[in-house]
Amino acid sequence: MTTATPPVIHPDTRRTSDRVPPGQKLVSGWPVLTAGDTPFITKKQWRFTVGGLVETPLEFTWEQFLALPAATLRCDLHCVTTWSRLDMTFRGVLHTEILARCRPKPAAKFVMVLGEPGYSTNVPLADFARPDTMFAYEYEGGPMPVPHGGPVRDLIPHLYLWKSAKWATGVEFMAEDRAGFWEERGYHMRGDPWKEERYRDDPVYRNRF
Ligand SMILES: Nc1nc2c(c(=O)[nH]1)N[C@H]1C(S)=C(S)[C@@H](COP(=O)(O)O)O[C@H]1N2
Ligand SMILES: [Mo]
Repeated sequence: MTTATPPVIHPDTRRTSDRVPPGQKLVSGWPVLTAGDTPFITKKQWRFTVGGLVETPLEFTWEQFLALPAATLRCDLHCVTTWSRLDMTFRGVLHTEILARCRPKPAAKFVMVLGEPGYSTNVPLADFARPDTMFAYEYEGGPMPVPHGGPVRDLIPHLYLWKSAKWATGVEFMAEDRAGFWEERGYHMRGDPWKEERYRDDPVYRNRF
């Protein structure tokens, strides 16, 4: 039997206009943005690994992952390509559940979230550890659609959406920040939509966009 945790729902009662970060436009659909091909991963093949600077490295099969306490998250998504979508409902495993089981070492300050095929994105541990972040396997009551990262995708909704790895396969805890897939190509190391942290402002990247 699995222990039920209270759903984490964050109904946002602010006016719609106060929920749209600067430079963003509301959309009603959910655009798909993928660099490269969409991987099709069966639940049998699927594995999720947690490693790097942790006391207890973890590996989950699909059944083991589903047996973890689940929560519901209602959130807004903000993509650096300027679309935002409000009030989306997901279900999955909160990052806090993973953190409680792997126990990051004190030296861990950043994570690299990994996704197929060869995707990665770096996030400060403080952002990854927020209670409103999760590895999600359901969207609006159904399985996570494959183009959106099913079977399991990451969700860090308070940062731009490229920080949310689709087809998530694991997370690595690190002492130092290291650039992931898009960050190597000039996207911001943190990516806060409210500060419009879209691109790195180091001189080598400044003129690329
Ligand atoms: N594995 C993987 N994850 C990924 C991407 C990708 O190409 N591969 N694209 C990122 C980018 S740039 C964005 S904007 C969002 C898009 O998510 P969506 O297609 O569900 O809207 O996924 C992010 N996660
Ligand atoms: Mo993106």
